[in-house]
Amino acid sequence: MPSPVASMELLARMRRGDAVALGRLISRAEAGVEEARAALAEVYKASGRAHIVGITGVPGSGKSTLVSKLVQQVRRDNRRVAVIAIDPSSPFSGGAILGDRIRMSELVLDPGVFIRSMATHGSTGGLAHAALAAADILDVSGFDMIMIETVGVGQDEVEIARASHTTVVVSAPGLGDDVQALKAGILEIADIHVVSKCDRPDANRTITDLKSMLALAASLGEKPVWQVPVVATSSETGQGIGELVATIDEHRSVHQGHPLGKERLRHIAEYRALKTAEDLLRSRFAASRGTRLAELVERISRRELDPFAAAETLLNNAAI
Ligand SMILES: Nc1nc2c(ncn2[C@@H]2O[C@H](COP(=O)(O)OP(=O)(O)OP(=O)(O)O)[C@@H](O)[C@H]2O)c(=O)[nH]1
Ligand SMILES: [Mg+2]
Repeated sequence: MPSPVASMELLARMRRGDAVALGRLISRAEAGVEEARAALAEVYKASGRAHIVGITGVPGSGKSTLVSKLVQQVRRDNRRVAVIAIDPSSPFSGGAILGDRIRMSELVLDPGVFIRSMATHGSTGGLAHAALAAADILDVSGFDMIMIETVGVGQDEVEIARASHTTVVVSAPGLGDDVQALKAGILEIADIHVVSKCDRPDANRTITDLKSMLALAASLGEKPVWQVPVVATSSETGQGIGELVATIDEHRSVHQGHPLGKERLRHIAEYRALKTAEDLLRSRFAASRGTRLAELVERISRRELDPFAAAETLLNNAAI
């Protein structure tokens, strides 16, 4: 069998515009391949130009459909745009991935567009690490805007959206009476709120509820640099899509000219360092805890040993 191409070589090819090399490097980042680490370190240092946009919201709120419309809109001004869709379904069932792919398929022939699904399960290097490393790679490869679509339900997915320069939270009519974002705990992470499916007659109610919720929250604090807007969109009629892209761009330019923008970048850097450390710790622990675990389990279940003392022993013996 021929030896695999070194990741550094893939990086060099990618920089010359090779789309196959780009895809392969992302796969290595996703799998947490040790050999790729030096290439990814180089990628990170060369990145920082692209606009990373997190798009989150409860399941079925219309995120994927919206993202495909946004991609078309961004392409109109000739910007290159990539999408990383974090898919919560098992890679084996594949239903949601397939559905998203079909919706996106009209875009995949355009070399200025890159679309990739990542499954929540089976990511050994840590999901957040994989998604954000993929964003770095796409950034260095020359994509101007990178959208990361996550379902705002799990902690990891919410955090990934939060690690973006601009976070968009999508709500939709017809998914229950409550303000969904509030219920899911993602109301306050939004830089921009979207109410999607505004072609539906019940959309006004969702918009009003969301606006009054935001007005209430705003009345409690001091006047912010960025007032979180609510943009109403419809992927059916195209309403609000242009406005949303303009608002996403505006959010970036307001932050780039303000100390808050720098602070946000520091927050993202801190999140990435801590999250990666956590992932490393977990995988090193998983690799080294093995031998004594069975014996300790036996003693805990006989109540000769308490779980805390067992944990201390495991940690002391692990090579972390
Ligand atoms: N009427 C109407 N329906 C829409 C619109 N956008 C999406 N939908 C429908 O809403 C459903 C969910 O859309 P998706 O784009 O898959 O939503 P999602 O948030 O990506 O869903 P998950 O990835 O499963 O969380 C689909 O049946 C879409 O056809 C819209 O603008 N108007
Ligand atoms: Mg989706």
